[in-house]
Amino acid sequence: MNNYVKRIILTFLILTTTILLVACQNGNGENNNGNDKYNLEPAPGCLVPYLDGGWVCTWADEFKLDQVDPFKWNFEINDSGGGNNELQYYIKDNAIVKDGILTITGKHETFRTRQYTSSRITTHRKGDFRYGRIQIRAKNPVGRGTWPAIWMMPTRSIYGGWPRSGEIDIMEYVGYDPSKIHTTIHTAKFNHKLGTQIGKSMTMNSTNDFHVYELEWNPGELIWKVDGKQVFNIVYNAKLNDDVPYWEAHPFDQEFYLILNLAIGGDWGGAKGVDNKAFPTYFQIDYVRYYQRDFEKVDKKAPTKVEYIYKSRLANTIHWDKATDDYGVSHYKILVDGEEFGKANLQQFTFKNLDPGDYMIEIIAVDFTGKESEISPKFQYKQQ
Ligand SMILES: [Ca+2]
Ligand SMILES: [Ca+2]
Repeated sequence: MNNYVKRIILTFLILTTTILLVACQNGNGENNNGNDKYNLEPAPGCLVPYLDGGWVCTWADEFKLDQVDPFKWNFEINDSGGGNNELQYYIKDNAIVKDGILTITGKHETFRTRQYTSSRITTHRKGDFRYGRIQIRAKNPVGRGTWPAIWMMPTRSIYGGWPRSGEIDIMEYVGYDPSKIHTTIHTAKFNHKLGTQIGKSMTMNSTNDFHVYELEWNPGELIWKVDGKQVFNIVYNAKLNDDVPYWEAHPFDQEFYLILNLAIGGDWGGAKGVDNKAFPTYFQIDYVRYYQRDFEKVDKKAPTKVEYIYKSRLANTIHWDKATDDYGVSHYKILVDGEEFGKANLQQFTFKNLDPGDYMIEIIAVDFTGKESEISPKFQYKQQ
């Protein structure tokens, strides 16, 4: 082979490789939305690695070590009262792992500034979750003045400080009202400071035995389950909430981390005082398991098309009816005069950086495998 032919072949090979690489990158770029992952592998040690429906356990703590796993949990050590005038000093010593169980002990003892000690641990930046199912098997403590919680806070708070970036309470309990548990969300529009928080209280005995508390979290939807049975759900409704940007009503499209704590006293837990004879008292957790859906394995159909688009009460904003899909809509593409203009996680979009004037808007729904709906009917839109 002469040098000229070699050079042509080499040039051809380099070109082909470059085209292939670019094509692969484009494919990944379109399929990957946020932290969604594909071809999921179960987390090491998760005792139930798969659930029906394509769910894979990608983060878990079965509490098999002889200490709180420092690769999974952070301790929050403080006497700051959790923003609720709670009475405990959170320290490390009160969280013990033994025989497969994490026990957080509330104690009546003097420690520096406080008369009670307890522990509070979080998965912040060690387990950050967006969509999926999180299951926690736990047993509540007994005693007036106890206030244990299994809850989630935003990893990055991109919509602002509490409650603007949201809070999800998977399970709360106050010891003076031991026949109930509570599930709640707090957002800018719906929070307890305004008296508008959304939640549900359920009658059940949560202190006699362990129960599985679960949050199933899909785009625009939160479902709470106890022992596998749905007890409550919240669906974001773009039509009802078009007086605010979607994140003020439902900021649950970002990563959240898990918090386990046992508060003593405080505005709610201490509303009927604290019974010092109740201590020590124990909040026990058998496991935490987080499941993500392996969409590539189960999702077969593209979303239905968006049929109706509306002008919102908010300036320069539209909303639309939710598309449906066999396994869920990841996001929507917004087209302006036939060109892709932006992306929305929920069914609302505010046009910024668009000159005043008339435009033709169309929307495409995209599922978690990147399959796209047909294009919606055209919507005539005027930017102010
Ligand atoms: Ca366990
Ligand atoms: Ca689908």
